[in-house]
Parts: sequence; structure tokens; C-alpha cells
Amino acid sequence: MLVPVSDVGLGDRAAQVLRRNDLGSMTAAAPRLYPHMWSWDSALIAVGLAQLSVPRAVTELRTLLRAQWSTGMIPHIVFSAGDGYFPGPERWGTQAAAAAPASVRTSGICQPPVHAVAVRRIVDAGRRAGGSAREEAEAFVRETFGAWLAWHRWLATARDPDRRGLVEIYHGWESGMDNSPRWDRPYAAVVPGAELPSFVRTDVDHVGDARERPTDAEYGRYLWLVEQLRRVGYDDDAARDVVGFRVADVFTSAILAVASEELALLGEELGAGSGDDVAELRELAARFRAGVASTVSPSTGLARDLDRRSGEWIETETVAGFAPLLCGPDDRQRELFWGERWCGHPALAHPLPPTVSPSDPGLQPRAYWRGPVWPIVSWLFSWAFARHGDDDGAGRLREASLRQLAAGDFGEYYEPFTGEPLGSLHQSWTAAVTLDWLSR
Ligand code: 9WN
Repeated sequence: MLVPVSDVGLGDRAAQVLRRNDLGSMTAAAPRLYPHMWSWDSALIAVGLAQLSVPRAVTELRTLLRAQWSTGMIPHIVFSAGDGYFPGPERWGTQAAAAAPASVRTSGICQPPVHAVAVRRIVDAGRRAGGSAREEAEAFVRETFGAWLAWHRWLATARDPDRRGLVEIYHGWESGMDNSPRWDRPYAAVVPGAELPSFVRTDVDHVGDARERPTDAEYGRYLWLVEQLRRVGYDDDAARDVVGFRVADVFTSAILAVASEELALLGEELGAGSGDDVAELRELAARFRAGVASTVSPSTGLARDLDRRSGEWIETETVAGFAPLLCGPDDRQRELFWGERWCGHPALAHPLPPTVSPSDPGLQPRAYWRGPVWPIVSWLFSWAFARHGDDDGAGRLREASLRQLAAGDFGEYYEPFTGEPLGSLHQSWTAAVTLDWLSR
């Protein structure tokens, strides 16, 4: 589809954000707040870069893969040479971890596996451009298929030891939705020990209002979990026994299901990996899709996380409840998604999914993952809707998101009732998904 004239300036501004945040072979997640590479950000950033330069998009993911651990885990932060983010590499202490790479500084936990989705978008962009862009994109899949497969395998074994089809996370940061109310109950059981080393936060210096970020009490818990994992050298088996937070994350599980399907398709199309590898990915996709379906609450119709330590379902009304819609069409969920408790709520500035239901009195409109609209979440749903043939749903999310983004601030998140950009401005992945939407 041709880009409407009024959107041309927006695309230029989005490209400029990615250029300014470019550190050479990686893109900072945001100019000041996040001066390093984040795993799921880098995948979505590559989706946007693919619209500007396929080789640069490939470079982004190559940099990320250089940080892959020998277990297959892709770490959630790859540190650049710059500093200014806490916790930095010293606090993570991953150099002592047997599985960590020797020459790259990383964190010791992971983030949602959206990478195969990005690889697919790079291949699509390469095929549209043709010539060397196409060759480079396809060669990249053949070269890196084994690395992505190892990543999915690690999630399916180390993080789903009972084969429930649900990925366990050991830290709210692993979900990418750090202080979502989904994690309030499990975090209530995390009590930082007296031996937690003291800390000074830097994140609150980079946002207009500290209330847009997690609280100090939340940070104490985040750092306590890092401390527990660091003490066991981030060993997968030991971590499972010592860590104070173990939750089966339904949104990450849905991403693993759909990303495994994409990877299987890419493997098949491009003759990457063996027939067994492709079959294994299809099995993973089926297992995690079934795992996600098994969590749906009969009363609300929303998917739920499971606290593995207490054995309790987590019944919060958050956007993660729509995990089944990432996996495939679902009439009941689709109705809920567009209905009055969600995107159809009359008070919303734009018909887009906030992180918490606008009908929930607990929604905090400016507080990070406790209410604001995150453009990358809207993008994931619009991508999934298009993938499953729901062009109408994909188009509605695209139109509303481009209206939300029209001022060109590329906020990290947006106030759901006023549309004000919040958190960091010039956030790379927000600019990147804007470019992808403009290309459609
Ligand atoms: C911790 C980089 C990351 C995103 C996460 C978002 C936020 C980090 C933080 O920023 O998390 O990983 O310091 O708050 O929650 O989804 O990947 O943009």
C-alpha cells in the first residue's frame, strides 16, 4: 500500500530516531534511559531497520547473537561500551557464569522470543527489495537458523521442565512487562535479604516524572532476584531451586508458539536446518499453543499466568490475557478485545489496548506497565492479526496507532485517556514499529 502523503514526515522522523540511537552495530533502546541493546527491543528495532536497510537490520541481529550463551539463552541486555544504566555489567556479574560469552558483557536473564518474527520481516523486506538485499536476508536465515533453534530449545527445556507448554520466568524483567500488576502477588513473596548490596538508581533521572517508573520497593525486589541468580552463577538447574520468583508467563509462551511456527516455515522455505529441526519447531509451536489455551479463565475468557511457587492462577485483567489472539484467531477473545472493557472503552484517546483494562479501577494511567498503551504491544497484535488473516483487525490497530504516533515523539508508552507520550521519548522500538506500519 502507498504511504499517505501526510505520513511521509513521520517516516523520516522515525528513521532519524533510529539513526541517532545507532551505536554502530547495535541500536540503543533509547537515547539516555537505555543506552544499551535489549533483546526484544533489538528484534523489533530490526523490523524497522529492515524498511531502511536490510544489511543494517541483519547486523543488529548478528550483534545480538554474538551475545548468545552456550546454553542457547539470548540475554536480555547486551551492554555497549557506554554506561549510565543501572544495574550495569558489574552488578550482574555474569563474567563468572560458565555459560556466558567471554568477550561480550551481558545480563543473566532473558526476554520474550520475538526474534523469529523479526527474521521473517527482514526476509519479507529483502524479497520486496530484491537483488542483494534478498540474498543477504535469505543467507542470514540459513546461517543463523541453528542459533535461533537453540534459543527456542532452551526455552522449551530449561524453562518448561514439566513440558506444560508454558515458559517459566524468574524475574518480571524477563516478561518485558516489568511492573505489570500480573506480578504483584508473586513479587509480594520476594523479600530482599539484609545482604542485598546497596544501590543507586539512574532510571528516574531520565523521565519527566519518577511516578512513570517502578517504585524503589519494586527495585529492591528486582535486585534481590538478580542477587539470587548471580550467586548460583546463573546455572539453569540451580536457579530454579533458589529463585524467589517463578511464574509461567502466558504472553511469552504465546510468543514462543507463534515464533516457533515462523521459524519452522522459514526453515522449510529456505532449506535451513533438517526436516527433524522443522518438525521439532512445529511440535514446540503446538505444545505452547496448547499451553496458552489451557490457561484461559472460563469466567473472564482471558488467559492467565500461573505462579509456580504458590500454585495459584494470576487473575489480573491485563493485556497479556489476550495471549491466545497472538497464537491464532479466537472469536471470543476478538470480541473482548474490541469490546467496551478494552479497545472499545469510550474514554480511551485511541482504540488501542492499554496494559490494564480501562474498566479496572486499579489502572494507573501514567505508571509504566500498569495502564499506559505501549505501541510495541499494539504492533505485536496487529502483526499477529495480519498473519492470521484478520486484515480488518490489523488495519484498525495500524490506523489508530499511526494517529497516536502522529506527533512524532516516539514515546516509550502513552497515557491511554489523553494520548500523552510518557517514559522515554525517541524510543527506538516505537520508531521502528512506526516504520513497519508505514510500509504496509
Ligand atoms: C529492564 C528497554 C526495556 C524493555 C522492557 C521495559 C524496560 C528495563 C528497565 O525497558 O525494561 O529490562 O530498566 O525498565 O520494561 O520491556 O525491553 O526498552
